[in-house]
Amino acid sequence: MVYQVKAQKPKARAALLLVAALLFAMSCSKKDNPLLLDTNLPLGTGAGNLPYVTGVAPQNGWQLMDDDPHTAGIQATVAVTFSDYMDEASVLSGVSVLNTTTGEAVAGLSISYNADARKLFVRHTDWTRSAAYLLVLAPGGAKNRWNVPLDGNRNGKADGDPYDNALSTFYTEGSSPDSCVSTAPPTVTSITPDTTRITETLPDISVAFSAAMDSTTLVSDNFKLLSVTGSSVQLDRTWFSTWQVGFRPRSPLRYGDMYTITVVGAGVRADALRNTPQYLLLLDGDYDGPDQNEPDFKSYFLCDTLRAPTVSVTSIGNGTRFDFTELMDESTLDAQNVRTFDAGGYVPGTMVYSRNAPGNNTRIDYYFSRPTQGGHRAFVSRQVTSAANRMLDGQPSPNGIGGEPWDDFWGQ
Ligand SMILES: [Ca+2]
Ligand SMILES: [Ca+2]
Ligand SMILES: [Ca+2]
Ligand SMILES: [Ca+2]
Repeated sequence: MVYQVKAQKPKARAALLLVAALLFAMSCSKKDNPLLLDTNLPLGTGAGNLPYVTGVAPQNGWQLMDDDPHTAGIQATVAVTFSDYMDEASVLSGVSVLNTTTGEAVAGLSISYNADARKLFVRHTDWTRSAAYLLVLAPGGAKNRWNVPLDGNRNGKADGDPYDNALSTFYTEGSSPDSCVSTAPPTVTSITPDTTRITETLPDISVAFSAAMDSTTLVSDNFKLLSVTGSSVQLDRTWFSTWQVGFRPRSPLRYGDMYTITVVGAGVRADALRNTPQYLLLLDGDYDGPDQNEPDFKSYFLCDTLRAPTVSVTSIGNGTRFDFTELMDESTLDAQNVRTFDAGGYVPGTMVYSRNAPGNNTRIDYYFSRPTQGGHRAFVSRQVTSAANRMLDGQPSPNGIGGEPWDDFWGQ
């Protein structure tokens, strides 16, 4: 602010100086008042935090309401709130609105940013009726005051344009939510069989998606079945719908083998509304929003008639009882692989093996060699195997596959 004081009379000059002093005092008291946020400091734990959009009004997919009924046409403002204090010039430069019903960019927007409220306002005094819109905030434009770009897809990483565009849709009277384009890429919502053991050698394999898919891309070229040995099994498509597809192996699977199902991200595509951003048609293979190097989606299962052993523990006098669901290879049940701990650490013990568990399976009565204190924790390594040579499935909710990295058993 510049004050022209030279040509003023002494009285007017004194008044102006008083105003200037008051303004200065007000700016000081604003900073000194602990109830007012200091907008010169970043929110969160550090300036490196990526800013993001915390809310849009109207919400994604909702109607933009006319706020001036006395004037013909639709006058309305879209308000965007940020998590952090943004650089005003950059925010204003990154805003665009697409009329996705016509495919045309909306011209004549009046855009403003309220720094203290961390809010962006996008106003038009004549929104077209019967149209759906896509608001786009580009991270290349929208940066916070510490030059950190917008995290539009909220995955905590800077993914750049267009992947980190913050997107929101709305529609005007005469249109509907169904006309709003998707603002997220498709994901796999379920796959069968999924990280489990099956006994069929010609299983039905089905994959379901979060969005309607282009059925011409739901073909066997984009779905790979590989055995653990690396050999590929041809899949034949048995059925498909808008959201799902089913396959069956052309040749029988082998018992004892693990199989990986891969959905080729570069192959399958969403069947989206016209004017949906193209990068949102590709599969989000790792569930962290769209990014440039999207991995293929992968899942696996085991084809086997033999069950992986699981174990449970109970307390006995001065010891712990381990009951396995299978007959075990006792040579693997050594003092390395079967242990008990208490508040003082490892509790050595004497192991007594028997086949008295239900189903004539292996039981170990583990008698402590020293007095114990507090509760016990029992441990069985995933390296232990059944007599049929299947590794332990020791995770809290066993999935039928033994020997996975999380299959060490820990019990109370
Ligand atoms: Ca109006
Ligand atoms: Ca991101
Ligand atoms: Ca991703
Ligand atoms: Ca497991």
